[in-house]
Amino acid sequence: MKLPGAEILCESLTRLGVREIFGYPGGAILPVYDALGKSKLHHVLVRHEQGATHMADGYARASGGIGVAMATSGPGATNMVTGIATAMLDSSPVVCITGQVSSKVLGSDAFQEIDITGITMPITKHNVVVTHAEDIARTVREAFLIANGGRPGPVLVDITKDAQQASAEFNWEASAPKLPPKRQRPNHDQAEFDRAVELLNTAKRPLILAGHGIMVSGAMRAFEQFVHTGNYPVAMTLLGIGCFPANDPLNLGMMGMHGEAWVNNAIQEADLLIAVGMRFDDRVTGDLRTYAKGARKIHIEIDRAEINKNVKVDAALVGDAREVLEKLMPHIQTRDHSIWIRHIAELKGDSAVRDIQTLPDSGHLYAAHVINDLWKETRGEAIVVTDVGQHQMWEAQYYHHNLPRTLITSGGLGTMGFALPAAIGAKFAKPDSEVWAVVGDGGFQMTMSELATIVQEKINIKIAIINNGYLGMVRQWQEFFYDKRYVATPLVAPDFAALANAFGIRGERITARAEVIPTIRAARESAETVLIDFRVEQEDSVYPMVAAGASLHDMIRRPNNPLVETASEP
Ligand SMILES: Cc1ncc(C[n+]2csc(CCOP(=O)(O)OP(=O)(O)O)c2C)c(N)n1
Repeated sequence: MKLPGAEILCESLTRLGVREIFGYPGGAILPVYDALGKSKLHHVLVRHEQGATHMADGYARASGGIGVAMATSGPGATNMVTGIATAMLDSSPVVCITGQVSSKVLGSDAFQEIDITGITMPITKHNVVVTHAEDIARTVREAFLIANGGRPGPVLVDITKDAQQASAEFNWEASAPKLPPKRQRPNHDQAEFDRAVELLNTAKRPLILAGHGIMVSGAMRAFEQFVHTGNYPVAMTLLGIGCFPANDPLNLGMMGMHGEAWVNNAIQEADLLIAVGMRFDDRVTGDLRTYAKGARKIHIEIDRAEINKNVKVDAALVGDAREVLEKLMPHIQTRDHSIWIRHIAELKGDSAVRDIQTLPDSGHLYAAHVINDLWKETRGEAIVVTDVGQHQMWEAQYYHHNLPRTLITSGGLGTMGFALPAAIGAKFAKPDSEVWAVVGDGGFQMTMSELATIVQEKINIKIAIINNGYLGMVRQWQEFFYDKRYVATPLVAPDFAALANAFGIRGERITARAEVIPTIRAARESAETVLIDFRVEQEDSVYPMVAAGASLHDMIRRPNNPLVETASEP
């Protein structure tokens, strides 16, 4: 059967299980849009191509599948760059399809010609230009395999306009991927495996560092068994949150720059770190020269390039987290680590009060209150998509996730503007789930045009703006490290509730703690999108904090914790 390239693309995407495409049209991709109109694929018209990539990313992270974004050549493609980099740094499987000028004018600086494969080379797992209609089906199938295989990541397929228009034979069987055979390298030798087992069975103060890879490999059940068999306390990376239930007594909470003090101290005191599906990012290690000096280290990781990259380890088990954990399980001895676990509980006793629920209303509205109330009201079961900044860290501290894929956040790149579009993508992936975008007043202003997408698509998400009138996290750094010289961080914003109304969305403004729960309840009961502008304390900071490059145990604590102080108020 002969079909135009554009139709081959749509047919291939359909056969690959795609339902939604997040995109924005333009001249160089118009043949594909024409074919989309004839297909069963649902196209979500975004308001900016960055939004399309974050939606595809949010879709991928919420579903465990692949998200698809589409744009035209030139500015359409370059607008995708931030979203592609975001997906790359967080290993999210996104396939981006861009239109390209006709192959006859490639290289002539034609109108809206840009070398998008050149630009995205370092931020894609793979990218490719397609100039012939007959190559489209195979290339797209390969893109899907690569995006979700091994360590996932974004793939970009740039299709010239003439390839979209030309007709070619469409034969699904004949277009099977032709990827080079995987180099067969043993993941680890027996001696390495035995060394890991020996370390696991002899450690007195073991601690697991649980990362995103556990979720990506679907290793949650194997991981839970592993943890309970070995009685290992677990510290979470930001992206690992959700892969192990927050309410499990062995879950200590988040590590790193804004991790819990007791977690960071426990890492520094451990005699064995078992890193699973994490990459020792500088935000979790602090100064490498002083990082966990007394600990032996085991690294379970699918990407060989991560081994010994930041932290030298004693045993590296390269492979899929689930497979490695399942292979280890029969060798793990159940050990009594109660002295060590009790010691960590004592470290916790010293730390800032986290149980803010019992505190009386002090008249202040703290972001932590809002997020903790949101957690309570949703019983921790909502999908929360955060933006980047203080509210992101408070979410990680005060919303306790028991379920995988319920915290979606830009960890590696730290992309402001991520939350609103990624929440839209997550809602498409999980239409029956409750989805909350938790976003700062700064980040929200970066991609708030996507409110129109919500209205056009008639979707129901909830938006909580944690509005402190500042680019809060940067203000915090200025407070701590630049003598409170608040240059370029005080931030004027529109009246967000009125703005929502202008889009046809219900908007609320909250200034007092007593209003938080009733407003969250009313928003949850609504069948439509609701935006809530929470006017929170302006100069609050996230504690504890390990300054960039400082030692992990060297934490800045809250000088006088208002959350604690309020407890003693009459
Ligand atoms: C695209 C982008 N630009 C700049 C930054 C640097 N940055 C990190 S946090 C932050 C402030 C965020 O402010 P806001 O969105 O109001 O959230 P808050 O920290 O107040 O919760 C900035 C500017 C970033 N992460 N991303």
